[in-house]
Amino acid sequence: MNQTDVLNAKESLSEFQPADLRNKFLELYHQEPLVVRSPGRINLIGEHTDYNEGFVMPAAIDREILVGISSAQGPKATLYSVKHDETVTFDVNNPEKVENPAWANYLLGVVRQFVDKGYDLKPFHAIIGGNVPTGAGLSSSAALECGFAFAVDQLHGFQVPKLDLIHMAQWAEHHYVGVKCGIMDQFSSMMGAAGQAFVLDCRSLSYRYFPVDLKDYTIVLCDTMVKHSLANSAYNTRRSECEKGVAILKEHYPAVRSLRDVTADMLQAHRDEFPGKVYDRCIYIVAENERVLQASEDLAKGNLNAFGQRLYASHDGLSRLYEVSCLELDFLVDEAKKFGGVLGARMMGGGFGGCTINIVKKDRVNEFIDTLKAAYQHTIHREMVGYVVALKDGTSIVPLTAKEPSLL
Ligand code: GAF
Repeated sequence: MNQTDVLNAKESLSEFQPADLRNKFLELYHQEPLVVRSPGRINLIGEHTDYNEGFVMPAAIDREILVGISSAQGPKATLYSVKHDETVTFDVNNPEKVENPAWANYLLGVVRQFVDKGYDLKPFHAIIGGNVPTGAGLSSSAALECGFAFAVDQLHGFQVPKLDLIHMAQWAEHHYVGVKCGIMDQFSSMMGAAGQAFVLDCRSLSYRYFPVDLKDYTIVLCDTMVKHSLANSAYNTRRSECEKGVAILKEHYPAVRSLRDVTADMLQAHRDEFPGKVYDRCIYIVAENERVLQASEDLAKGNLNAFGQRLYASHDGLSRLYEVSCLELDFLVDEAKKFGGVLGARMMGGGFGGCTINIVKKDRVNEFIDTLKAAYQHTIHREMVGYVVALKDGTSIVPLTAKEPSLL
């Protein structure tokens, strides 16, 4: 357990609302801010497929990062984090990456993109807060990057298309944070739609929304409350293992650009050429891409049992072949399997901690959460946190009505 970073038991920001952000902004800067919300995301199925130009099935949720922003008079821009109660000051035309605090790099990377793309930025004050749990695999970082990119754009009136903002946010994650993530998280935060999930083709970036109708079932997240510290380095390693697999197959099939173009037969035919774990990584991705397309058909036909089984199969591949699960996640998926009212469960997001996603019978949700909590405490000796989530719209402005002046 010593490689585990234990997360704070509860996010102190869980009740943080737009009005709180506005009040903090008025207190610090005596100006009315523009407030933007940007949601975290879930992913029904399609894990680690995005950077392989494959398919994912995410949705934006009712946990949001909030950004307040207004113009500043002085020569410098400021960033303030409510969670860390910390301010960072920087030159808006030269947003250098910083050693500390780490949270600032998500934002400085976005500013760097505006500068590099030739936008004429003016100094501003920005405050960030919200209630997306960090380290839970709900993409708090993408929500932060997207909310901030959108806020900067709105303040200046640049009208940068959302798709460009998504890429700018992803660039910040690659170059200022150091995680070579795919496009899923930023895309979901920016493009989510209330009550809907979507299938995204991460090569063409074409997508199709669909209403999530799980009949008597609902989505429950179980947070392991751990994030193992190897998560970021292992993520980048998985990405390069997939690239290695592509390079091997390209020798035989020059049209192959990514694992998206690969079949199980192609892999099987050249199995001996794959070093170490590369074959296992590739076979998982090929199968997971297929599962997303089949899961989409299951949902269209209302075949929830088949859909649930694909979630279990996805977890099995992530755990045994892709090796991005961990003891805590495996434990929670096993417990979900044992519990009668669950159609499917799997780890969600990058892995090595964070949440499992579970499709649970609506009238058994409380019983489910209590049962898994107790089992987790008993065996893992930690608190598990359960979340029931609703699906929400992507990044947008929060309409704030200024309080009427009181006559009393
Ligand atoms: C993280 C990344 F940021 C995403 O791009 C995606 O690869 C995911 O892990 C795994 O599916 O959330």
